[in-house]
Amino acid sequence: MAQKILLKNINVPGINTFEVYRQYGGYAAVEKALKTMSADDVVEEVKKSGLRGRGGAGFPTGMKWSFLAKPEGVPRYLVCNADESEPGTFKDRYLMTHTPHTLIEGMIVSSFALGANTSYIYVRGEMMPQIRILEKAIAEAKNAGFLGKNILGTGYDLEIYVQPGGGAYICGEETALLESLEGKRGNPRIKPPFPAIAGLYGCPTVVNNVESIAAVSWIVNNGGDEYAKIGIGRSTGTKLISASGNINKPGVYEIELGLSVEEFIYSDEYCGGIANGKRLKAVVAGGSSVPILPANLILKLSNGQPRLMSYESLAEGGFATGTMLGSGGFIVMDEDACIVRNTWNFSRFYHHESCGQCSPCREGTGWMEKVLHRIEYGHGKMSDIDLLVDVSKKIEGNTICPLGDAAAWPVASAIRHFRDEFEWHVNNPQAAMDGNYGLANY
Ligand code: L3W
Ligand code: SF4
Repeated sequence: MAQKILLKNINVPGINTFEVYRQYGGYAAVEKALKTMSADDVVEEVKKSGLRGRGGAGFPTGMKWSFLAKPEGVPRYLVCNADESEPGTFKDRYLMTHTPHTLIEGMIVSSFALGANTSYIYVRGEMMPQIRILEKAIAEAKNAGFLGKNILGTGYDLEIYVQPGGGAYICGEETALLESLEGKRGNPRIKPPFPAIAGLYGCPTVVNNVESIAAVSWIVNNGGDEYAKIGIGRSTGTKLISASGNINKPGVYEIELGLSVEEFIYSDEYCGGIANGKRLKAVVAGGSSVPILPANLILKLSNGQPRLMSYESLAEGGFATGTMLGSGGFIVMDEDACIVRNTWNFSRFYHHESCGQCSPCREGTGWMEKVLHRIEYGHGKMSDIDLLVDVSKKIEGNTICPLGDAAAWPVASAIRHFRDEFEWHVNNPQAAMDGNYGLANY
């Protein structure tokens, strides 16, 4: 059985309450950090752990913390990004629902490490049940002396506030999130400056994903070196994977990084294989923002070795034959899935969610959606396929925030790996309209 860190006690009845969480060793990291460690000691352990940001970019958490500016007399903030809206990604919601104190404990220890006395959890606005769950957990922790003034008599003060999100995917981009938290429209800011220098209200701010913050308590309890022993290479620790699509056991799984993709898809401990005895066709491994890969490339590297669930192995081969771990939203498609339809669906999402600030994203996402729609519905031309590639290239790298790239990559990769299916749609318009997805090609 693989090592579990975040979901270890997930099935314990009542683990969502302070009392039971505490009985199972909860809040020991707060006691240890506040009573026996300095803030810098905690940062050092997180650096040693090799923990990387779990929201999608995989930036080293300890390094981000050490970039935090500390001007005299200026407040610093920790902001937890719980605006989970990436298609295929539902692991933060799962964690907050079932073990909210894991996040609150991580927030306290992380806020202490950063010298923050006010911290925020920005939760996707649609997640009202989770907002209430977190507010209850905060009240319980405060009642027990783990939040508020002079926590555990150590002289450290901290308040945590839960902020409902603005109802847009773009508010999960860290600078849009900060704008929204300040009460403005969630438009991304140009970086630099990074939030670590000028973040919330212009003050130094660390923005971390739910899962990253939740991992910090274990690191404090067991040491960064122990965490770094789990996983593989620079992909240390465990990762929550949201598994969905045509599999027997969709759900949220905690894996040790380095597990083979094949084992993740086919073993009964995880996805349990492809549903209804079908064959695997394609996987989007890191939420809808990363390149799609066909079965042969997601299972094996070009040298024939198994591809692993790690930042490096999933990216092996660059975008020609690889993809990204991203947020760990693992979407599995079987032999009957229509790649054109799925790509159009992703494009609709990005067009709808583009904030409209930069023209390549605002216009380009609309173009891609329209062109994909006409190919899917039997009105496409052969030249439309290269037009899509051209538009995706004009968006990639030319926008303020990563949403532009996120919209371009799925389209470009779908054509790179499944061009025959796009051509089939153009050549067989009536069959495409009838929903016959060209299975003969497979
Ligand atoms: C200080 C520097 N800080 C970088 C910080 C930066 C940020 C982090 C990573 O995008 C990805 C995106 C989505 N000084 C710094 C520095 N930082 N250099 O490091 O930064 P960056 O720009 O690489 O990425 P990002 O803007 O955080 C996130 C992808 O994730 N994604 C989407 C996920 C969506 C969810 C959700 O719905 N909750 O997770 C999926 O793959 O496309 O590429 O903090 O400030 N010199
Ligand atoms: Fe807005 Fe898209 Fe530009 Fe991001 S890339 S700032 S979402 S228009």
